[in-house]
Amino acid sequence: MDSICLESLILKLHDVQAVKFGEYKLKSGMMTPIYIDLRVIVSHPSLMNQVSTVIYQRAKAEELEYNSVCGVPYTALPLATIICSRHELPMLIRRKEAKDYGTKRMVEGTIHPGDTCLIIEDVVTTGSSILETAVVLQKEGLKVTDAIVLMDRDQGGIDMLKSEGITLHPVISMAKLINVLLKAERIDTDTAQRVRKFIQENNVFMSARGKNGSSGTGSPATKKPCMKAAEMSYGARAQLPHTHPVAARLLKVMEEKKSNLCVSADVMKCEELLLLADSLGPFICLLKTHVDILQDFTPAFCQSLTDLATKHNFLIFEDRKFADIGNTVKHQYEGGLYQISSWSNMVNAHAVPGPGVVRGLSEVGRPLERGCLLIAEMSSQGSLATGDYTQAVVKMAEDHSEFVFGFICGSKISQKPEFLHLTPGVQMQSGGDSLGQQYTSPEDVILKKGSDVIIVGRGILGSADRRKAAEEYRKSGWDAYTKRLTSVSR
Ligand code: 5BU
Repeated sequence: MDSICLESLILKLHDVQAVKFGEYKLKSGMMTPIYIDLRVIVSHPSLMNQVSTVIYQRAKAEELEYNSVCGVPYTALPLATIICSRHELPMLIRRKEAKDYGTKRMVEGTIHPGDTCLIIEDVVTTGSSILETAVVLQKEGLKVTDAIVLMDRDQGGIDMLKSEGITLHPVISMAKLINVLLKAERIDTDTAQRVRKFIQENNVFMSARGKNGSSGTGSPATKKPCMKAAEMSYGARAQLPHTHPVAARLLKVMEEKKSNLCVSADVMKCEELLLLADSLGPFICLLKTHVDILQDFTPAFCQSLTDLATKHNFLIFEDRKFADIGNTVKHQYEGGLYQISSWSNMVNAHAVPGPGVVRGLSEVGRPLERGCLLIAEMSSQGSLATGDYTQAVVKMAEDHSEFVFGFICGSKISQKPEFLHLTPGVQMQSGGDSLGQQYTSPEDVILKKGSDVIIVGRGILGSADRRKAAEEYRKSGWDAYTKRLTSVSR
């Protein structure tokens, strides 16, 4: 595509107000200096043709090979139609909702499993819409390797899709858009600077494997978040083909109960723990235990606890922190007094022993449909789980994703939306205890650090009204999540 043609296209898009500058309020309340909405172009047929041409030419220039084309609903649908009609290419239509009658198909058109489908989109921010469409197509047996987008907001979509095996080819980058409009004196230098700053500060995908590494979960002042905001809803992540069944269950519960709160039930008596589970059950998605601190443990306790988990629809996480050779952890997980694998949906493990620890746990846990979290960072002061160690844990998790579905960590450390991030060391007020625990607020953990679940113990247990405190933490965690979801969506 020669640049003259792109320049005139950008100016036309500005003419029809598909690109606007000013102060626009997003759902989150956040202000944005640029607003891109290409829905308007359906009223401008020559522009529709031009946009379709540049998208098709981009696919040609990249020498992409594909058997069919699918536009992300709705704006890209007519664009895909024009391209397919003009070049006599088979098109597929993705339904947003399955029909409640007839065939209940999610994709219309003739599907040949094994074929490659090219996705077309108008604007990309996080890449989540393309990913959702890709997942639906993949479920039908199609391959999705590439997507073409007219405009990329440079906010992390390319990297997010790359991590899911999809190469995104933008026709117009944000930098190009701003430069052309500035040159044509459609905007002034101040506006250009404001937009550039906004884009830079709202990139949802700063390098998680980058130079800043990780410095433990409890050093908010020194640590840059790896991923700020954005991405898919918990519910959408539950649907992804690579999401582990335990993660999918937890994500669904989170969405249903509007809760990303895990209570750490660190009490010493079984009865108190059961009373706690019953009274806090409605507010939580997950209950975390340290079964070995109970003074009066009996196997009957486990049955009562799992009954309460069913009653209130939460999952159970035994915070056992396995850290031995595979053969030993296998017995620790399955046997002994506690028989953890029989009642806990998930456990966690240190990566120190190497992958054998995961393989040992997996031999016991997989047949029971359990899952595991790896401890990538810790909330305690001076933790050695930082930097390269943390990155090695991410790699270990990715290599064992049939059993590992996430991390204990201080912030988002993996770009893969199927992995969950759970963060302990959470209280409303930052600070710590006398033994090295460090606290970050729910808002900071979810919104700034991009984690998924807050783990709260004494912040709730130490309160005179535990139910009231649990509801406050639930609300705070959930509000931060909804803010994160909407802050970069268009
Ligand atoms: P607190 O009362 O909210 O400080 O309790 C935190 C809980 O999370 C407690 O059970 C710890 O054992 C657990 N935890 C943690 O605090 N930090 C970590 O890095 C890991 C677990 Br791993």
